[in-house]
Amino acid sequence: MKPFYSRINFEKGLLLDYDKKVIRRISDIIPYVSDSKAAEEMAENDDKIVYEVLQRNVPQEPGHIQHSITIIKPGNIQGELFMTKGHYHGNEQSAEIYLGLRGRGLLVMQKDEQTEIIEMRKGTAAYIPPKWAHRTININADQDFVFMSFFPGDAGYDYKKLQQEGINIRIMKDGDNYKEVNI
Ligand code: PAN
Ligand code: ZN
Repeated sequence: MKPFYSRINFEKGLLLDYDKKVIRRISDIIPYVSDSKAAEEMAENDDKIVYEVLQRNVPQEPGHIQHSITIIKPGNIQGELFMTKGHYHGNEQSAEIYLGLRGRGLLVMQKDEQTEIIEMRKGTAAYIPPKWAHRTININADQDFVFMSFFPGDAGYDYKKLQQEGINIRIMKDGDNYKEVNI
C-alpha cells in the first residue's frame, strides 16, 4: 500500500478525511446501559445518535496502526451519560492511545478488580495498556466529546467479555456535573 495522510481540524476537533463512518444509536447500546428498559423506550420514541466513529481504512494486520475519531454526543439515558459500548481488544496484547480533541470526557478502564479513570480534554493523550477494557463517556451536557484513537492493526474487539463481566463504575449526570456510581 502507499503512504497517505488525513487532515484534522484542531479548531473544530474534526477528522476531515475518513473512509467509513460507524453510527451508534440508543438502540445499538441497549445491553450496555444500566437501565436497558429506559433505553428501549427512548429508542422507540426517538432513536438518537449516541456516538459516531470516523475511520481510516488500514489493513487489520500486525505492523499497521489503525486510527479513527470518535464523536460522543451530549445526553443521558435515565441519568447515565452517553458513552461508548466499551471493549477489550480481541488480541489482548494490544495497547491504545486516545488523544482528546474537543469537549470533555472520561476514559474508564478496567482490569480484573481494578478500575482507573482519566479525565480527558483537548490535548490529553491517554495510554491504555494491554489487557485493560476501555469505555469513554461525554461529561459535558451541551457539547460533543471528540477524541482520536491509535491502535494496532490486529487489535480487534471483544465486546462480549466486558458486557458479560460488567463495568464496575457508571458515570451518572449530577445536576450540571457528573458522579461516579459503583456497582
Ligand atoms: C476506539 C473505539 C471507539 C468506539 O476507536 O472503538 O471509540 O467505542 P466502542 O468500540 O467501544 O463502541 C477504540 O478503542 N478502538 O480500539
Ligand atoms: Zn480499543
